[in-house]
Amino acid sequence: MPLVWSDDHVLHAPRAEVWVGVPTPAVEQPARAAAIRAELEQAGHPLVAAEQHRDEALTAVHDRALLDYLAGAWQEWDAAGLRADPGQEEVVPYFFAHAGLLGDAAPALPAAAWARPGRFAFDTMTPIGRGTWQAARSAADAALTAADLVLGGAPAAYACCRPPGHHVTRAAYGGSCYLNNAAIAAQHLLAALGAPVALIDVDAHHGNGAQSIFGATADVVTGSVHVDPAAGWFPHFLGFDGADGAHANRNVALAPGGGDEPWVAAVAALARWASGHGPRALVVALGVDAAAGAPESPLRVSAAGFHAGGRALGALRLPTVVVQEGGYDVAAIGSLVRAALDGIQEGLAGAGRGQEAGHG
Ligand code: SP5
Ligand code: ZN
Repeated sequence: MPLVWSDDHVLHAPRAEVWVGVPTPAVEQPARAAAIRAELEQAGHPLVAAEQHRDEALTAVHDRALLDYLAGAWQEWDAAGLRADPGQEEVVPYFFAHAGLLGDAAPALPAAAWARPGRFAFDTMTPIGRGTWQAARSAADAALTAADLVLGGAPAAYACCRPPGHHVTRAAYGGSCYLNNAAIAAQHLLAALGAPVALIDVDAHHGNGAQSIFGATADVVTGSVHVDPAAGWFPHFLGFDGADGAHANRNVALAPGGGDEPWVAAVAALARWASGHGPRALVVALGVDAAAGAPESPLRVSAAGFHAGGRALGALRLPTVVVQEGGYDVAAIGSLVRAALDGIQEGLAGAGRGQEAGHG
């Protein structure tokens, strides 16, 4: 399947993510995408350049205020002299437009460059550097280009998006994400094909962004399998087992340490559930941070697990856009993505019909 790519991802190379007030080395690095590309090119997936799309594809999913802020955040930080004093190279919030602070008041856009990120960011782990906006924009363009390929008749297309996107809501960014690439692709498919579109998120963390963006309607049916936030995992405040009150949403929150069997079964269950809504297309938010070797992943899924999960998704036999999300074990990330894509292709081709997880 085509591998949609932009060189601009390298423009985002965050230095530090601030965790519990302590700057720690940022893990969402350019080497991740390079490793994926190397593995997929070797496997014969043809490279396709991401094409720039109009702003309307972004404003269909995100508030204009968020987009305007992200586009200018680094320049205003730089102009305010914050790189010299206090010596912070990247845009990092310190004060947040918390719902409990504001009550019914509409959040203002603060005057100070050091206050403005707290209007839009929900964590301190998602820094904005000089090239972050251009990279984030290129990742959204990659997802849109993959959607265009599928709309043009390709059975499936993979967008090697960096930075990732699935934690971003309509108006707030975080979780190493700036634009919700998968949601943008789903909205693009929805506009072209009509409702519903299915979006299934298999990243190790809850796909809170799509749930929030599409939660009020059944136009995009959203499912996510991830480690249980109640066991102490990001995004902590939502993603618990069940539906979080959203209209056409289902979350499967797994206990840490389960390995392939419960994870593959959950992916297959989400696929069957989404299929029941009669979707016209599928977006897969493919994080591979559920892998056994991933730093900080507790789910311990193997390459065989990603392959089997991919097969269950491919077995829906829908036009399929695959969007890269997390995955931080650079030594393994390429082979894990390759395994998932192989599985999706086999499912789409009907190889081994009747043996998909949950049917065999
Ligand atoms: C796209 C994606 O996979 N985002 C994941 C964001 C989750 N970040 C988790 C933060 C947990 C912090 N653990 C300490 C890290 C010290 N560097
Ligand atoms: Zn993740």
